[in-house]
Amino acid sequence: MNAHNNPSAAGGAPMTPWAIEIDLLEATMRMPDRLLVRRASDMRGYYRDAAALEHLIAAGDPLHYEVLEKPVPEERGHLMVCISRLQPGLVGDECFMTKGHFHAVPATGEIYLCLRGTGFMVMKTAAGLKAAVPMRRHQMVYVPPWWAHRSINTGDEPLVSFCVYPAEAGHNYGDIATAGFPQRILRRGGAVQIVEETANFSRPA
Ligand code: PAN
Ligand code: ZN
Repeated sequence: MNAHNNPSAAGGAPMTPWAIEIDLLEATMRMPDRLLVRRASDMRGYYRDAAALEHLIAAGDPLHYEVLEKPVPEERGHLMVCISRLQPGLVGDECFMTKGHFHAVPATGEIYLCLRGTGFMVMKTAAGLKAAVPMRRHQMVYVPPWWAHRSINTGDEPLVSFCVYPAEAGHNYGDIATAGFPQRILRRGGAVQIVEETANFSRPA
């Protein structure tokens, strides 16, 4: 068998081609196989105002974000596709955001095609580079290999993106959970601000 007739990395039968329906107006995937749900209580430690987050949790623990997926084998060659749907809201004056992660295989990039909403993709590298790229409908954000990434909703409607990344990439949340990102996105009186985090990006006590 050569590379042309053995497309499966595991050497088994090749995957049967498939298609799914993505509703670009509703910004949703029909009948996902996997649904990851994160609520406010899953976000402890990520926002700078811990008391405001606890208040939110006590007031009903609202939905934060969902990831709708049609998983493929986590093997080199496959492409993972998902829709990330981040709700609007504030924790204190900080906009709702995803946890953010490096890929466990860090030399893997990702495409985020924004379908709906407004926000930012904040990014950083282990070497100390940082970026905050605006997200809005029809905008595609390219997350290059080696960049940790977190999406942030600055608007009043869900921020929804269609994402594609190498299936072997995996997720590494450890560094972000302890060190965060160098920039935070705040909304005060309707005005969105990018605030540089102090010191080692760590959360305030
Ligand atoms: C996305 C993210 C999704 C949720 O599918 O996993 O937006 O964000 P967190 O994983 O940081 O909670 C992606 O970037 N995958 O690699
Ligand atoms: Zn990713």
